[in-house]
Amino acid sequence: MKVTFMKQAGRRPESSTAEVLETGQIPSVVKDVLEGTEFIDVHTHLFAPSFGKLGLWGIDELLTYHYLEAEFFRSSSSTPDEYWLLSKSEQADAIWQTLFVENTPISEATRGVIAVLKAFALPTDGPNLTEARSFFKSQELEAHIQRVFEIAGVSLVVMTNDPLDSEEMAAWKNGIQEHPRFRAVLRLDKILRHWPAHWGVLAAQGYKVDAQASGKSVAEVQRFLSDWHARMRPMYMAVSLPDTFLYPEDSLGNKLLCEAVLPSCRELDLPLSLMIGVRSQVNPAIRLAGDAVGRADLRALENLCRTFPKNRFLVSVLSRENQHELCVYARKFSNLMPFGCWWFMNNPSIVEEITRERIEMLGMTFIPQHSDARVLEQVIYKWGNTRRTLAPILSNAYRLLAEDGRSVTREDIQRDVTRLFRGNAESWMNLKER
Ligand code: RAT
Ligand code: ZN
Repeated sequence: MKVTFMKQAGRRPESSTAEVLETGQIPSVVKDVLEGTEFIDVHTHLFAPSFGKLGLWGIDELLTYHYLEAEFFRSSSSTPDEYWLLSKSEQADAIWQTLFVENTPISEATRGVIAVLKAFALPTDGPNLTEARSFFKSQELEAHIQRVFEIAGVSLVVMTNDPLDSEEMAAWKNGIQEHPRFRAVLRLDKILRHWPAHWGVLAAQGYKVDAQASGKSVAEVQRFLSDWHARMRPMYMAVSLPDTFLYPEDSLGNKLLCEAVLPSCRELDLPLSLMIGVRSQVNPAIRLAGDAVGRADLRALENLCRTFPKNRFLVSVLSRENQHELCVYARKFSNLMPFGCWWFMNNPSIVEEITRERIEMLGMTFIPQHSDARVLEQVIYKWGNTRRTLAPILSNAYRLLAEDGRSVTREDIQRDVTRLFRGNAESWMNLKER
Protein backbone atom coordinates (compact mmCIF):
# COMPACT_ATOMS: atom_id res chain seq x y z
CA MET A 1 0.00 0.00 0.00
CA LYS A 2 1.19 3.48 -0.79
CA VAL A 3 1.19 6.11 1.91
CA THR A 4 0.03 9.48 0.72
CA PHE A 5 0.81 12.43 2.95
CA MET A 6 -1.11 15.49 1.96
CA LYS A 7 -1.01 17.96 4.78
CA GLN A 8 -2.46 21.00 3.01
CA ALA A 9 -5.83 19.42 3.16
CA GLY A 10 -7.72 22.55 2.18
CA ARG A 11 -5.93 23.06 -1.14
CA ARG A 12 -7.39 21.98 -4.46
CA PRO A 13 -4.92 19.93 -6.53
CA GLU A 14 -2.95 22.18 -8.86
CA SER A 15 -3.73 20.35 -12.05
CA SER A 16 -7.08 21.55 -13.30
CA THR A 17 -6.69 19.04 -16.11
CA ALA A 18 -7.34 16.13 -13.72
CA GLU A 19 -9.79 13.78 -15.29
CA VAL A 20 -13.38 14.51 -14.36
CA LEU A 21 -15.16 11.34 -13.27
CA GLU A 22 -18.44 10.25 -14.77
CA THR A 23 -20.94 9.56 -11.98
CA GLY A 24 -20.81 5.88 -12.89
CA GLN A 25 -17.04 5.81 -12.28
CA ILE A 26 -17.22 7.32 -8.81
CA PRO A 27 -17.91 4.12 -6.79
CA SER A 28 -14.94 2.20 -8.18
CA VAL A 29 -12.58 5.15 -7.72
CA VAL A 30 -13.76 5.66 -4.12
CA LYS A 31 -13.23 1.99 -3.39
CA ASP A 32 -9.80 2.07 -4.97
CA VAL A 33 -8.73 5.16 -3.04
CA LEU A 34 -9.99 3.73 0.27
CA GLU A 35 -8.09 0.53 -0.39
CA GLY A 36 -4.91 2.31 -1.49
CA THR A 37 -4.66 4.71 1.45
CA GLU A 38 -3.02 3.59 4.67
CA PHE A 39 -4.98 4.76 7.69
CA ILE A 40 -3.91 5.95 11.11
CA ASP A 41 -5.76 4.11 13.89
CA VAL A 42 -6.22 6.79 16.55
CA HIS A 43 -7.49 4.61 19.38
CA THR A 44 -6.72 0.97 20.13
CA HIS A 45 -5.83 -1.17 23.12
CA LEU A 46 -2.96 -2.83 21.26
CA PHE A 47 0.60 -2.85 22.57
CA ALA A 48 3.97 -2.75 20.82
CA PRO A 49 5.96 -6.01 21.13
CA SER A 50 8.24 -4.66 23.84
CA PHE A 51 5.27 -4.65 26.25
CA GLY A 52 5.42 -8.45 26.18
CA LYS A 53 2.32 -10.24 27.42
CA LEU A 54 0.25 -7.06 27.51
CA GLY A 55 -0.02 -7.31 23.73
CA LEU A 56 -2.79 -9.74 22.76
CA TRP A 57 -2.86 -11.69 19.52
CA GLY A 58 -3.93 -15.05 18.10
CA ILE A 59 -7.07 -17.13 17.95
CA ASP A 60 -7.69 -17.64 21.67
CA GLU A 61 -7.53 -13.92 22.32
CA LEU A 62 -9.71 -13.19 19.30
CA LEU A 63 -12.40 -15.54 20.56
CA THR A 64 -12.35 -14.34 24.15
CA TYR A 65 -12.80 -10.68 23.13
CA HIS A 66 -15.34 -9.21 25.53
CA TYR A 67 -17.71 -8.30 22.68
CA LEU A 68 -17.96 -12.07 22.00
CA GLU A 69 -18.18 -13.01 25.65
CA ALA A 70 -21.31 -10.86 25.93
CA GLU A 71 -22.82 -12.77 22.99
CA PHE A 72 -21.71 -16.14 24.36
CA PHE A 73 -23.69 -15.68 27.58
CA ARG A 74 -26.84 -15.11 25.52
CA SER A 75 -26.58 -18.45 23.73
CA SER A 76 -24.83 -20.72 26.22
CA SER A 77 -26.19 -22.40 29.29
CA SER A 78 -22.90 -21.79 31.16
CA THR A 79 -23.01 -19.12 33.79
CA PRO A 80 -20.35 -16.43 33.99
CA ASP A 81 -19.01 -18.00 37.18
CA GLU A 82 -18.47 -21.31 35.38
CA TYR A 83 -16.92 -19.58 32.37
CA TRP A 84 -14.37 -17.60 34.41
CA LEU A 85 -13.06 -20.83 35.95
CA LEU A 86 -12.02 -22.12 32.50
CA SER A 87 -8.54 -21.64 31.06
CA LYS A 88 -8.20 -19.19 28.16
CA SER A 89 -8.14 -21.97 25.54
CA GLU A 90 -11.15 -23.70 27.15
CA GLN A 91 -13.02 -20.40 27.05
CA ALA A 92 -12.10 -19.97 23.38
CA ASP A 93 -13.26 -23.52 22.62
CA ALA A 94 -16.57 -22.88 24.39
CA ILE A 95 -17.14 -19.66 22.43
CA TRP A 96 -16.21 -21.30 19.12
CA GLN A 97 -18.56 -24.19 19.81
CA THR A 98 -21.47 -21.99 20.90
CA LEU A 99 -21.25 -19.03 18.53
CA PHE A 100 -19.56 -20.54 15.47
CA VAL A 101 -20.58 -24.20 15.40
CA GLU A 102 -24.00 -24.31 17.04
CA ASN A 103 -25.02 -20.89 15.71
CA THR A 104 -24.42 -18.85 12.60
CA PRO A 105 -21.70 -16.24 13.29
CA ILE A 106 -23.66 -13.39 11.81
CA SER A 107 -23.23 -10.64 14.40
CA GLU A 108 -20.61 -7.95 13.79
CA ALA A 109 -18.15 -9.37 16.34
CA THR A 110 -18.50 -13.01 15.28
CA ARG A 111 -18.27 -12.09 11.59
CA GLY A 112 -15.05 -10.31 12.46
CA VAL A 113 -13.41 -13.56 13.55
CA ILE A 114 -14.52 -15.17 10.30
CA ALA A 115 -12.92 -12.35 8.30
CA VAL A 116 -9.64 -12.74 10.19
CA LEU A 117 -9.58 -16.51 9.62
CA LYS A 118 -10.27 -15.94 5.94
CA ALA A 119 -7.47 -13.37 5.69
CA PHE A 120 -5.03 -16.11 6.73
CA ALA A 121 -6.71 -18.78 4.58
CA LEU A 122 -7.77 -20.70 7.72
CA PRO A 123 -10.99 -22.73 7.86
CA THR A 124 -13.99 -20.61 8.80
CA ASP A 125 -16.34 -23.49 9.52
CA GLY A 126 -14.14 -26.07 11.21
CA PRO A 127 -15.39 -28.17 14.13
CA ASN A 128 -12.50 -26.97 16.31
CA LEU A 129 -9.59 -24.54 16.49
CA THR A 130 -6.70 -26.94 15.90
CA GLU A 131 -5.58 -25.54 12.56
CA ALA A 132 -5.97 -21.93 13.61
CA ARG A 133 -4.01 -22.54 16.81
CA SER A 134 -1.11 -24.14 15.00
CA PHE A 135 -1.05 -21.31 12.44
CA PHE A 136 -0.81 -18.59 15.07
CA LYS A 137 1.69 -20.56 17.12
CA SER A 138 4.05 -20.69 14.17
CA GLN A 139 4.08 -16.93 13.61
CA GLU A 140 7.05 -14.76 14.55
CA LEU A 141 5.49 -11.71 16.20
CA GLU A 142 7.30 -8.88 14.43
CA ALA A 143 6.76 -10.35 10.95
CA HIS A 144 3.15 -11.12 11.89
CA ILE A 145 2.56 -7.51 12.97
CA GLN A 146 3.89 -6.24 9.63
CA ARG A 147 1.63 -8.65 7.75
CA VAL A 148 -1.44 -7.77 9.82
CA PHE A 149 -0.90 -4.03 9.32
CA GLU A 150 -0.39 -4.58 5.60
CA ILE A 151 -3.63 -6.55 5.25
CA ALA A 152 -5.52 -4.03 7.39
CA GLY A 153 -4.15 -1.07 5.42
CA VAL A 154 -3.00 0.69 8.58
CA SER A 155 0.37 2.37 8.99
CA LEU A 156 0.23 3.40 12.62
CA VAL A 157 -1.81 2.52 15.69
CA VAL A 158 -2.23 4.54 18.82
CA MET A 159 -2.14 2.49 22.04
CA THR A 160 -3.90 3.17 25.37
CA ASN A 161 -1.30 3.47 28.10
CA ASP A 162 -2.20 3.62 31.76
CA PRO A 163 0.67 5.00 33.83
CA LEU A 164 -0.97 3.68 37.02
CA ASP A 165 -1.23 0.09 35.85
CA SER A 166 1.48 -1.83 37.67
CA GLU A 167 2.37 -4.12 34.75
CA GLU A 168 2.60 -1.23 32.32
CA MET A 169 4.46 0.93 34.75
CA ALA A 170 7.09 -1.77 35.11
CA ALA A 171 7.42 -2.11 31.32
CA TRP A 172 7.86 1.65 30.85
CA LYS A 173 10.36 1.90 33.66
CA ASN A 174 12.45 -0.93 32.19
CA GLY A 175 12.61 1.14 29.01
CA ILE A 176 10.33 0.57 26.06
CA GLN A 177 11.87 0.10 22.69
CA GLU A 178 10.11 2.46 20.31
CA HIS A 179 8.28 0.76 17.47
CA PRO A 180 7.65 2.71 14.25
CA ARG A 181 4.06 1.43 14.03
CA PHE A 182 2.91 2.14 17.62
CA ARG A 183 2.42 5.40 19.49
CA ALA A 184 1.45 5.99 23.11
CA VAL A 185 -1.48 7.70 24.80
CA LEU A 186 -1.56 8.87 28.39
CA ARG A 187 -4.81 7.48 29.77
CA LEU A 188 -6.15 9.26 32.84
CA ASP A 189 -9.22 7.35 34.02
CA LYS A 190 -7.65 6.43 37.33
CA ILE A 191 -6.67 10.02 38.04
CA LEU A 192 -9.80 11.78 36.82
CA ARG A 193 -12.44 9.22 37.78
CA HIS A 194 -11.00 7.16 40.59
CA TRP A 195 -8.67 9.50 42.44
CA PRO A 196 -9.58 8.25 45.97
CA ALA A 197 -8.48 4.71 45.01
CA HIS A 198 -5.32 5.70 43.14
CA TRP A 199 -3.77 8.87 44.58
CA GLY A 200 -1.64 6.62 46.78
CA VAL A 201 0.16 5.22 43.73
CA LEU A 202 1.34 8.72 42.85
CA ALA A 203 2.26 9.34 46.48
CA ALA A 204 4.29 6.12 46.53
CA GLN A 205 6.21 7.40 43.50
CA GLY A 206 7.22 10.53 45.40
CA TYR A 207 4.55 12.99 44.24
CA LYS A 208 3.19 15.15 47.08
CA VAL A 209 -0.51 14.45 46.61
CA ASP A 210 -3.30 13.68 49.05
CA ALA A 211 -6.74 12.08 49.02
CA GLN A 212 -8.55 15.42 48.73
CA ALA A 213 -6.27 16.66 45.93
CA SER A 214 -5.50 19.63 48.17
CA GLY A 215 -2.30 21.54 48.87
CA LYS A 216 0.38 20.82 46.31
CA SER A 217 -1.61 18.01 44.68
CA VAL A 218 -2.56 19.90 41.52
CA ALA A 219 0.99 21.02 40.85
CA GLU A 220 2.25 17.54 41.63
CA VAL A 221 -0.20 15.91 39.21
CA GLN A 222 1.15 18.28 36.58
CA ARG A 223 4.68 17.19 37.44
CA PHE A 224 3.55 13.54 37.16
CA LEU A 225 2.02 14.22 33.72
CA SER A 226 5.11 15.98 32.53
CA ASP A 227 7.36 13.11 33.72
CA TRP A 228 5.15 10.56 31.96
CA HIS A 229 5.01 12.74 28.89
CA ALA A 230 8.79 12.62 28.72
CA ARG A 231 8.73 8.84 29.13
CA MET A 232 5.84 7.97 26.79
CA ARG A 233 5.85 10.77 24.23
CA PRO A 234 2.06 10.36 23.94
CA MET A 235 -0.09 11.55 21.04
CA TYR A 236 -2.74 12.83 23.42
CA MET A 237 -4.13 12.41 26.93
CA ALA A 238 -7.39 10.52 27.29
CA VAL A 239 -10.24 9.69 29.63
CA SER A 240 -13.43 7.72 29.28
CA LEU A 241 -16.30 9.41 31.11
CA PRO A 242 -19.70 8.24 32.36
CA ASP A 243 -23.01 9.39 30.93
CA THR A 244 -23.42 11.40 34.15
CA PHE A 245 -20.36 13.57 33.46
CA LEU A 246 -21.08 17.23 34.09
CA TYR A 247 -18.99 20.34 33.71
CA PRO A 248 -18.97 22.61 35.59
CA GLU A 249 -19.58 20.61 38.72
CA ASP A 250 -17.88 20.68 42.07
CA SER A 251 -15.97 17.39 42.03
CA LEU A 252 -12.44 16.15 42.54
CA GLY A 253 -12.34 14.93 38.95
CA ASN A 254 -13.28 18.33 37.56
CA LYS A 255 -10.77 20.09 39.80
CA LEU A 256 -8.00 17.83 38.49
CA LEU A 257 -9.28 18.19 34.93
CA CYS A 258 -9.33 22.00 34.92
CA GLU A 259 -6.42 22.76 37.17
CA ALA A 260 -3.98 20.00 36.26
CA VAL A 261 -4.83 18.07 33.08
CA LEU A 262 -6.02 20.88 30.79
CA PRO A 263 -3.13 23.21 31.70
CA SER A 264 -0.69 20.32 31.11
CA CYS A 265 -2.27 19.60 27.73
CA ARG A 266 -1.84 23.26 26.80
CA GLU A 267 1.73 23.37 27.97
CA LEU A 268 2.65 20.10 26.24
CA ASP A 269 0.57 20.95 23.15
CA LEU A 270 -1.48 17.75 23.39
CA PRO A 271 -5.17 17.22 22.68
CA LEU A 272 -7.38 15.65 25.33
CA SER A 273 -9.58 12.79 24.22
CA LEU A 274 -12.95 12.52 25.96
CA MET A 275 -14.90 9.32 25.40
CA ILE A 276 -18.28 10.05 26.92
CA GLY A 277 -21.26 7.87 27.80
CA VAL A 278 -20.11 4.66 29.44
CA ARG A 279 -22.15 3.18 32.29
CA SER A 280 -19.56 1.09 34.02
CA GLN A 281 -20.32 -2.40 35.25
CA VAL A 282 -24.10 -2.58 35.03
CA ASN A 283 -23.48 -6.34 35.12
CA PRO A 284 -20.23 -7.00 37.00
CA ALA A 285 -20.66 -10.77 36.65
CA ILE A 286 -19.59 -10.58 33.02
CA ARG A 287 -16.57 -8.38 33.82
CA LEU A 288 -15.21 -6.36 30.88
CA ALA A 289 -18.38 -7.15 28.93
CA GLY A 290 -20.49 -5.70 31.73
CA ASP A 291 -20.39 -2.00 30.78
CA ALA A 292 -23.37 -0.30 29.15
CA VAL A 293 -24.26 3.04 27.63
CA GLY A 294 -26.18 6.12 28.68
CA ARG A 295 -27.08 9.37 27.02
CA ALA A 296 -24.88 12.17 28.33
CA ASP A 297 -25.63 15.86 28.73
CA LEU A 298 -23.27 17.28 26.11
CA ARG A 299 -23.66 20.76 27.54
CA ALA A 300 -20.66 19.65 29.60
CA LEU A 301 -18.69 19.44 26.36
CA GLU A 302 -20.03 22.78 25.17
CA ASN A 303 -18.89 24.36 28.43
CA LEU A 304 -15.42 22.82 28.18
CA CYS A 305 -14.89 23.83 24.54
CA ARG A 306 -15.98 27.41 25.29
CA THR A 307 -14.14 27.80 28.59
CA PHE A 308 -10.88 26.33 27.30
CA PRO A 309 -10.50 27.59 23.73
CA LYS A 310 -6.76 26.88 23.79
CA ASN A 311 -7.32 23.16 24.45
CA ARG A 312 -8.07 20.71 21.65
CA PHE A 313 -10.71 18.08 22.41
CA LEU A 314 -10.92 14.79 20.52
CA VAL A 315 -14.38 13.43 21.30
CA SER A 316 -16.29 10.20 20.80
CA VAL A 317 -19.70 9.59 22.32
CA LEU A 318 -21.16 6.20 23.08
CA SER A 319 -24.86 6.78 22.80
CA ARG A 320 -26.57 7.04 19.45
CA GLU A 321 -28.74 9.84 20.85
CA ASN A 322 -25.68 12.03 21.48
CA GLN A 323 -24.28 11.78 17.94
CA HIS A 324 -26.31 14.60 16.44
CA GLU A 325 -25.46 17.02 19.25
CA LEU A 326 -21.78 16.16 18.84
CA CYS A 327 -21.96 17.24 15.18
CA VAL A 328 -23.73 20.47 16.14
CA TYR A 329 -21.09 21.26 18.77
CA ALA A 330 -18.30 20.55 16.27
CA ARG A 331 -19.84 23.25 14.06
CA LYS A 332 -19.67 25.68 16.98
CA PHE A 333 -16.20 24.90 18.25
CA SER A 334 -13.18 24.38 16.03
CA ASN A 335 -11.27 23.04 19.03
CA LEU A 336 -13.54 19.98 18.95
CA MET A 337 -12.73 17.01 16.72
CA PRO A 338 -15.32 14.21 16.66
CA PHE A 339 -13.72 10.83 16.17
CA GLY A 340 -14.78 7.24 15.66
CA CYS A 341 -17.95 5.23 16.05
CA TRP A 342 -17.17 3.80 19.42
CA TRP A 343 -17.92 0.30 20.78
CA PHE A 344 -21.73 -0.18 20.60
CA MET A 345 -21.78 2.34 17.72
CA ASN A 346 -19.36 0.31 15.62
CA ASN A 347 -21.96 -1.64 13.63
CA PRO A 348 -22.53 -0.97 9.93
CA SER A 349 -26.08 0.34 10.32
CA ILE A 350 -25.07 2.89 12.93
CA VAL A 351 -21.70 3.74 11.39
CA GLU A 352 -23.57 4.54 8.21
CA GLU A 353 -26.03 6.84 9.93
CA ILE A 354 -23.35 8.63 11.95
CA THR A 355 -20.90 9.03 9.09
CA ARG A 356 -23.47 10.32 6.62
CA GLU A 357 -24.54 12.92 9.11
CA ARG A 358 -20.96 13.92 9.89
CA ILE A 359 -20.17 14.41 6.20
CA GLU A 360 -23.36 16.40 5.72
CA MET A 361 -22.67 18.65 8.69
CA LEU A 362 -18.89 18.76 8.92
CA GLY A 363 -17.51 17.99 5.45
CA MET A 364 -14.13 16.35 5.99
CA THR A 365 -13.41 17.85 9.41
CA PHE A 366 -13.76 14.74 11.54
CA ILE A 367 -11.98 11.41 12.06
CA PRO A 368 -14.48 8.78 10.90
CA GLN A 369 -13.26 5.75 12.74
CA HIS A 370 -10.83 4.12 15.13
CA SER A 371 -10.66 0.36 15.63
CA ASP A 372 -10.61 0.05 19.43
CA ALA A 373 -8.87 -3.26 18.70
CA ARG A 374 -7.76 -5.19 21.78
CA VAL A 375 -6.34 -8.10 19.82
CA LEU A 376 -3.84 -7.43 17.03
CA GLU A 377 -5.62 -9.21 14.18
CA GLN A 378 -8.89 -7.36 14.87
CA VAL A 379 -7.56 -4.43 12.86
CA ILE A 380 -8.02 -6.62 9.78
CA TYR A 381 -11.77 -6.95 10.12
CA LYS A 382 -12.46 -3.63 11.79
CA TRP A 383 -10.73 -1.64 9.06
CA GLY A 384 -12.10 -3.95 6.36
CA ASN A 385 -15.60 -3.18 7.64
CA THR A 386 -14.88 0.54 7.77
CA ARG A 387 -13.75 0.61 4.15
CA ARG A 388 -16.74 -1.46 3.06
CA THR A 389 -19.26 0.72 4.92
CA LEU A 390 -17.63 3.99 3.93
CA ALA A 391 -17.33 3.29 0.21
CA PRO A 392 -21.02 3.71 -0.69
CA ILE A 393 -21.42 6.61 1.73
CA LEU A 394 -18.60 8.59 0.15
CA SER A 395 -19.66 7.58 -3.37
CA ASN A 396 -23.13 8.85 -2.71
CA ALA A 397 -21.82 12.15 -1.36
CA TYR A 398 -19.70 12.67 -4.51
CA ARG A 399 -22.58 11.66 -6.76
CA LEU A 400 -24.79 14.31 -5.16
CA LEU A 401 -22.02 16.87 -5.57
CA ALA A 402 -21.58 15.96 -9.24
CA GLU A 403 -25.33 16.12 -9.84
CA ASP A 404 -25.41 19.54 -8.23
CA GLY A 405 -22.83 20.77 -10.73
CA ARG A 406 -19.32 20.35 -9.33
CA SER A 407 -16.99 18.00 -11.16
CA VAL A 408 -15.26 15.37 -9.06
CA THR A 409 -11.81 13.97 -9.77
CA ARG A 410 -9.78 11.12 -8.33
CA GLU A 411 -7.49 13.76 -6.81
CA ASP A 412 -10.43 15.29 -4.94
CA ILE A 413 -11.37 11.90 -3.54
CA GLN A 414 -7.78 11.09 -2.57
CA ARG A 415 -7.38 14.44 -0.84
CA ASP A 416 -10.55 13.88 1.17
CA VAL A 417 -9.82 10.29 2.15
CA THR A 418 -6.29 11.26 3.18
CA ARG A 419 -7.65 14.06 5.31
CA LEU A 420 -10.28 11.90 6.99
CA PHE A 421 -8.08 8.92 7.77
CA ARG A 422 -4.65 10.54 8.15
CA GLY A 423 -4.45 14.31 7.86
CA ASN A 424 -6.86 15.23 10.65
CA ALA A 425 -5.04 12.91 13.06
CA GLU A 426 -1.63 14.14 11.89
CA SER A 427 -2.46 17.76 12.40
CA TRP A 428 -4.38 17.37 15.67
CA MET A 429 -1.71 15.20 17.23
CA ASN A 430 1.29 16.95 15.68
CA LEU A 431 2.19 13.57 14.31
CA LYS A 432 5.64 13.51 12.82
CA GLU A 433 7.57 10.59 11.41
CA ARG A 434 10.10 9.25 13.91
O1 RAT B 1 -14.37 -0.92 23.23
C1 RAT B 1 -13.88 -1.42 24.24
O2 RAT B 1 -13.11 -2.38 24.18
C2 RAT B 1 -14.26 -0.87 25.58
O3 RAT B 1 -14.15 -1.87 26.50
C3 RAT B 1 -13.42 0.22 26.15
O4 RAT B 1 -12.11 -0.20 26.26
C4 RAT B 1 -13.37 1.53 25.51
O5 RAT B 1 -13.06 1.45 24.18
C5 RAT B 1 -12.39 2.43 26.23
O6 RAT B 1 -11.34 2.77 25.68
O7 RAT B 1 -12.67 2.77 27.38
ZN1 ZN C 1 -11.13 1.84 23.85
